[in-house]
Amino acid sequence: MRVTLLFWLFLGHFLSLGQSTLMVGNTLVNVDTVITGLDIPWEIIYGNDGYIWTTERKGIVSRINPTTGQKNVILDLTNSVYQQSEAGLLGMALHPDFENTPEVFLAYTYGAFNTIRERIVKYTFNGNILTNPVILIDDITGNTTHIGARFQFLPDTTILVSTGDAQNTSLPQNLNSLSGKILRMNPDGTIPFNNPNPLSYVYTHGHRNVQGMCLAPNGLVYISEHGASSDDEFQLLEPGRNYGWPNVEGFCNLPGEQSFCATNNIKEPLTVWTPTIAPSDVLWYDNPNFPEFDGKMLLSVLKDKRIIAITLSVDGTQYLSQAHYLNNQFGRIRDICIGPEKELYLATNGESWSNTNPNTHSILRLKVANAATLNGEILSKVNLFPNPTDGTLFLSGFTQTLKVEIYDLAGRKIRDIPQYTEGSPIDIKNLKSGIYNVLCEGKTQRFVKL
Ligand SMILES: [Ca+2]
Repeated sequence: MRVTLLFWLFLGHFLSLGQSTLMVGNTLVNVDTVITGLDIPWEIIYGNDGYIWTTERKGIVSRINPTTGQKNVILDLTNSVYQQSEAGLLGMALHPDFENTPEVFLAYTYGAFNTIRERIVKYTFNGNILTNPVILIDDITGNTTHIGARFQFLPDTTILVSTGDAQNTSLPQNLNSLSGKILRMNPDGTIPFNNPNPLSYVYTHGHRNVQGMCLAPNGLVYISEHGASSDDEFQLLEPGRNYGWPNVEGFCNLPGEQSFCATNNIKEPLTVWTPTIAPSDVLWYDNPNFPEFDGKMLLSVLKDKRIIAITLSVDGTQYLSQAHYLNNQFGRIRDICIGPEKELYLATNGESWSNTNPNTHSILRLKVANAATLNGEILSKVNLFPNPTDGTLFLSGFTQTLKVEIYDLAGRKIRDIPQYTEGSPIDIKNLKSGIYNVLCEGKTQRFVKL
């Protein structure tokens, strides 16, 4: 009996650390553990340097090698950070031009005069560690929960950061408080001249606790927000708008809410979840080899322990539907980032909000399995070139003749080549400009016709 138990414990340990596969909808995905033994990894970012930049809530910033799993601590703030409950070192952002401007932005809580405050600070990466801290915004009212702290850079190199209501419901509607807001600043900490109020960091207000924020390729910013006992929200961000809390929860559907909404420039959510699910990261994903996630907005979910894939309208302004994946597979999922081959990394946060098993959390990698085989040989990659193209397309990377099909984005087949030989030209001069899918050996790739 004991031997059997040990066997299963060992097997479970092996499976948790080794590579395995699982089906996400109809897509076969390889799963492996990049690193384990972390303590509440809150933010993970796949840097242009090929490392996964990670914050742990207790106050650690590290660069993790995604191949070896080696973790190099580049900043230890455990003596500066106030870490209790949900508070601690939370969000992080890297400057968009990191090669020339190696700046790292952090949001964390600290103690001052027996109160909990929140700070936005910028460090410089010197190639080894983070140095030269510059406090950008200080003394924001904080608490043990409801702290926000998710960053997003905008194309004009201004930076958004969320703050929570700090358990004080009078703050989100008070434009003189920086709590319960999304703030916008320049990377040097100054207020952008074109903020809704050029004298204020406040970009939007009426927030309870925004923990997900994403600039999508369509130029729109989406956020996720924690409701109280109802109405977790998925929202479209518009500058100067009021997101309602605490006067409005979810949609403007109750009589008291409707009168408030009519006079307070309220932006209603795109969709809500009741009872609450605790959504965290929001991320746009694009990968035609992963149809369940392709062209979707992904949400990592803490309490309900899953990934939600949201389908939006073509113009991005309407919620259409959602699908749930990885249900209870990996515990609470805090954050997501994407690697150069469109592989997904998930930061897991254990099974309980109260972190009953610290230092057991992981970064997992999910990568579409290459199921296509040819004469028993794995067909690793079919290359399309040139891409974009002005009229002739070539495929390479194989020796046999292949069946090749070209589809437009509406799914209409516009070319069918039953016997394609490597390197032969495909004339597409008569196609309209736009994006097309090429299906070959069960894999889809995209090209752009100029
Ligand atoms: Ca409501």
